[in-house]
Amino acid sequence: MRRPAFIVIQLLLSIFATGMVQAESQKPNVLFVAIDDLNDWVGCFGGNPQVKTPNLDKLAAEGGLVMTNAYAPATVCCPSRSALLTGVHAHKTGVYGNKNNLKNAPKAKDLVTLPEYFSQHGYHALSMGKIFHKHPLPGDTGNKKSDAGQWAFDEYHKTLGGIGPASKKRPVNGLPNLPGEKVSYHYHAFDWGPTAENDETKMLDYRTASWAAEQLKTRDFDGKPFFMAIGISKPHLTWYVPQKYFDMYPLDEIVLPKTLATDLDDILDRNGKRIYSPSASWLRAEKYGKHKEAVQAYLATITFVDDCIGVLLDGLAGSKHADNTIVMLWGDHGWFLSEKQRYGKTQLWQESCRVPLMVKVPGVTPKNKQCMGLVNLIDMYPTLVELCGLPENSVNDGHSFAPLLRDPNMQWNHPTLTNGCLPGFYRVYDGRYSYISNRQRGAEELYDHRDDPMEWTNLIGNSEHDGIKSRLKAFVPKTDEPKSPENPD
Ligand SMILES: [Ca+2]
Ligand SMILES: [Ca+2]
Repeated sequence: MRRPAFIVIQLLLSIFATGMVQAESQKPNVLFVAIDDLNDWVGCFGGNPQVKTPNLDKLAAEGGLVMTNAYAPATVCCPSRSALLTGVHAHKTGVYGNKNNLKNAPKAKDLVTLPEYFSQHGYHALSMGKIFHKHPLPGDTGNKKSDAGQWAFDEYHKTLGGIGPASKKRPVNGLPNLPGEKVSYHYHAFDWGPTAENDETKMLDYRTASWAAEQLKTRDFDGKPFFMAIGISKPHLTWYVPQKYFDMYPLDEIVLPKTLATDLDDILDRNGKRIYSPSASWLRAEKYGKHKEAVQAYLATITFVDDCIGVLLDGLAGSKHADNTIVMLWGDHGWFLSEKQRYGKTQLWQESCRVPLMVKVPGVTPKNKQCMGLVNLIDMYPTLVELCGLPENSVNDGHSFAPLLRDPNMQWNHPTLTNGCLPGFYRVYDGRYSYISNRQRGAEELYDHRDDPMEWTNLIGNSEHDGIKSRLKAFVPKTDEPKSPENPD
């Protein structure tokens, strides 16, 4: 007769073995969350001390590692997203701008995108909201853009609904054009104001987040692991959100970002001519004294987005998938709020290159932790592939930062590359120095972030820094793929 202790040990061993088998067969799920045009104005990223983002901060408190040194592969939607979703940089695919559909780019059209790769390796890939940049297909007219990347998913859902601004007048913010300036007030315009109803649940992004929460709570995806990509479309312009979000940021308390009036004077082309001017939107806000209103509106829109993230993450937390789902949440590029005399993106300075990136790997990433490792969003593809035990995709340009997630204090400083919207326009950043090269214009910039985090003082003419420049320049691509075909106007 066996002794009771022996039976208990055998029982424990068999439970342990069963658990191991289940762990082998059940790969982790992925919740991949894109936020359009969100810069580092997130509480746990410290980009703006006034911003209210309790739900993103809660993600950090619950093990969402705060990657404080994350950079975009490009600084507008389409090239950034095309690069991070194919795993290949714009200078190799020719997808440099918003009009370059990667499906029309000879060097990109056959690349296996991240969701397709997961689908090919046993995952159920599903999506709602903006993940790929949208493009028109033949036959589309007006603003219709039928290619939203639906081809990359096993299951794709379009978000429907939303509410417009309270006022029918455009612009809602009443900001007049400058003399001679022609601006059409379409949905991308530099405009803001309260929505017709003070009800966030009717907003497009709220619906997307609610849909995702519902899928997480009610589905088991036929026993397959899932790759769920959820795209939040704000704080991309326009900043029309319910009044209650504006009320959270009283105008008289708004603190404006620090700027330098002469900042653009030291960026010169090969002929010594200044190459940058203030943007038209900045000039309008400057002339009519509307900087505080603009900052208030961006902050308000971020807090609305944060509420949507709360709905999404509460859905995950209340589901049976909570303990086996990796959350990777990112903004596609940064945004200027009057730094460098502009509103918007597209250039290669810190404010447009730096992005929020948070990664939660249940049981692995620590709570309330900032990680200083230097990463690029193009690294997300190989990182997820490694975390989920999929075979490496050899065409990926990025480096998997999975080791950094396991040990956030380790040294991790691959200099990071960001492409501009033209061939031959690059930024390389090594965690201290940023080097920007515009080959077409013959303009170069070098900044030391230890003393100059706002990149005010261009050191390129200072020969003391020639060694640093050469070192960073070695990471600039030697050749650039020409621009791929553009969508028709
Ligand atoms: Ca964007
Ligand atoms: Ca400057």
